[in-house]
Amino acid sequence: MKRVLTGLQPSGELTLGNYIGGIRQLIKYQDDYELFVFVPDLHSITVEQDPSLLKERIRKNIALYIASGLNPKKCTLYIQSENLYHANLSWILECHSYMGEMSRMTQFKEKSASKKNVSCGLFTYPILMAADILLYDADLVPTGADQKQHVELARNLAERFNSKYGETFNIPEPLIPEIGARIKDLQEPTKKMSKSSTNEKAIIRLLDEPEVIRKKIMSAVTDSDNKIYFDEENKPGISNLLTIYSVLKDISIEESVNLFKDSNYGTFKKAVADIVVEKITNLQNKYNEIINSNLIDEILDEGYKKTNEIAKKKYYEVKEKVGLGRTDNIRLYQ
Ligand code: ATP
Ligand code: LTN
Repeated sequence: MKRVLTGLQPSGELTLGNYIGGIRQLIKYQDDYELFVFVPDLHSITVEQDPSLLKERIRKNIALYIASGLNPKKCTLYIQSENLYHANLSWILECHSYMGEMSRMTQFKEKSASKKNVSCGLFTYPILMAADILLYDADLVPTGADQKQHVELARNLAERFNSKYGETFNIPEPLIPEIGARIKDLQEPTKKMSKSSTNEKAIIRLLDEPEVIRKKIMSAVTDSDNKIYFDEENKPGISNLLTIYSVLKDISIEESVNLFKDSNYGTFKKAVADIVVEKITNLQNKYNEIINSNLIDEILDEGYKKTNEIAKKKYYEVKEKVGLGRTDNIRLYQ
């Protein structure tokens, strides 16, 4: 069975965009693949974080994954920083990466452009991501299109290492979800909805109160045309609401357009708000059952044990091939 591995950064509380474009896809994969989902908390400190908020968010995100339908019996859930081998392998891979290739990473260029103090971690971020993937010989890596270049780096590093030291890492493939499920910012509908956005009115968080969600949808930016049809270029706001409605109702965009073609924007927005509130309320009810239970710790302890065993073996193999430490020191890892 193919191994699928991915992580969603705890850089902000999860949004409807993360649910529709990220988590919902994973739920489909858990029946067909061996699925590993982790919280890449080490990645999130490449930019400044409030320590207590970060810790709270890590736990909340795990509870939200489960409340959204990730079944801990079918997939492995864990936290990146708890497994020490991620950062260790990352260092070895850093020493096999070149400044030139790293300087070409688009996300680094974008994220560093507007910042004063750019951390070295932000620059080496894609290498840690390669370590996350290669430690487990992942076959497929589901991500947004923005992460494709990082998965390509992981492939290049794996090939480079394999040709220098002999077959060690599996070569992973990116798994980019079908288009159409990219949810946009409610206030600037040409931008994607992002969990690290600073405009709270523009994003729906999975833990927003139902009344807050309603308000955000009712005040979503649209246009003055007062006709409901799908045209992402000229009617990005309405098209975004049509996408949300269709995905959550599990119907096609054409079917949604047919339902609302004679409605005004107010009626349409209310229908969108109703379905979003219905789905999110269900999710929040499950979340509330989980968040204060022992279940999360039990699941994460299991995830840690399982992934630590796999990572340990791979790290030891890598370390031996590179010539680090003493010969035959595997007993230290037992
Ligand atoms: P950040 O603001 O920290 O960049 P983000 O909200 O943009 O975060 P990512 O952490 O980059 O999200 O992505 C996590 C997952 O959620 C990925 O699978 C990505 O494809 C998906 N995702 C993120 N934003 C959206 C969106 N607006 N629509 C659909 N899918 C999304
Ligand atoms: N960079 C990714 C999160 C991430 C990841 C990974 C995804 C960190 N390590 C390994 C897949 C595999 C993001 O920002 N979405």
